[in-house]
Amino acid sequence: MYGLTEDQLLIKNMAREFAENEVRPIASAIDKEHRFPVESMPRMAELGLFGLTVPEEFGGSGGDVTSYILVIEELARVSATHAVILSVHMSTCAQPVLQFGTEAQKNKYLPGLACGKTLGAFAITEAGAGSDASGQTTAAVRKGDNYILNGTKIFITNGAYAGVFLVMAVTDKSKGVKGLTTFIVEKDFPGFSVGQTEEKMGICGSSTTEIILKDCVVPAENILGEEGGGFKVAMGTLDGGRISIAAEGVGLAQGALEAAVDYAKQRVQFGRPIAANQGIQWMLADMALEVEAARLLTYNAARLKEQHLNYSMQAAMAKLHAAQTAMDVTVKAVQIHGGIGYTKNYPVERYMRDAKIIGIYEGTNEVQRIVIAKHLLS
Ligand code: COS
Repeated sequence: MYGLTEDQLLIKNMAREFAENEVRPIASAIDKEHRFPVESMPRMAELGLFGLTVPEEFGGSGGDVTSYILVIEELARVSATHAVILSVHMSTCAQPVLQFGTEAQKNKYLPGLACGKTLGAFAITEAGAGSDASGQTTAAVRKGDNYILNGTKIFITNGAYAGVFLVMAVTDKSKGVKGLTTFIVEKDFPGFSVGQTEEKMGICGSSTTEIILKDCVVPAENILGEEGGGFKVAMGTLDGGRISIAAEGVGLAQGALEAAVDYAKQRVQFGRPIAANQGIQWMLADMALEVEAARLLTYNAARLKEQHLNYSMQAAMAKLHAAQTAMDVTVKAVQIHGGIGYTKNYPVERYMRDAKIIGIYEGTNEVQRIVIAKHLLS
């Protein structure tokens, strides 16, 4: 199906089995308790998920982008929290280190990230720099062989559990976006601390925190890419991350669709299952159509990335469509469940809350439209 190779299908099935057997039993509890699923981390490491697209020479399993996207989709079908933990680690930390890092940086950081010993995170967002990612105020000043970083990052996924962070800071204010630089920052560097944890509407098992850099000492050799090249590193990183977040949207929409189909077949009203009503059938048909379209856009973007072709616009399209689909499908899934769907007795209300973030993080729906329009008009 979808022209997937045997290897890709094997990985998809492995991820499905893990999600069904080990994630589903805790998915609701971690949401209710707002608890990071620490117990899943060693298992995900054992299955090689943290190093899926990292080449074998750096301790990964050398899988392709599509395989990774399939894993994200399968995790999100059961728990969007699990999907985003892996997505941020892989797409916005391990992958950019692989893409932009020096040999020394790759040798130093990738093995730990790939085996799951170290979780990765990405820190560009600030109170005044959300959609306008160039509006950074975190400052990095050179001092001998180090840079001294000062500033506060917010909404950092994996914040309290990550060991390595990619942090964007201003190295030369006079140069605008060309004065921004990305650094690899370890949680044990002097002056690094984790600030407050956000209480969120959805993906409640994921850790979302502030990162505080107070005279944080970062070796100059930890610049990722070039000094002044930080914005391009961040935008390139987000291009890849957006495919993964699209897959998260597809997966969670698929989960909600399946829940709605099951419920429609078993719920009897007026003497017959509600699935016998054409009104419900048409709703389900539209939901399935949207999920399929979002999935195809997502796989297409993944394949373009895999083939080293331009994929920035296709990633934005996939994410935008997946975000709209995730929202629409989960709202309809709750509607099909009726009153019980609004309670925590069934998972659809969680899917609906989780869906909202797909259209916000790693670029809002509006930012994706900006990216698409820039490509059309360039
Ligand atoms: N890859 C590489 N370089 C890119 C790029 C990409 N995808 N997109 C832009 N650039 C480069 C541009 O080529 C330009 O460099 P040159 O002047 O050398 O050509 C530079 O970056 C500035 O580009 P642009 O003028 O398009 O930047 P803007 O400030 O207008 O920002 C948006 C564009 C809004 C698209 C960008 O800020 C963005 O993606 N914002 C959302 C940030 C986000 O997703 N935040 C969530 C954080 S993670 S939860």
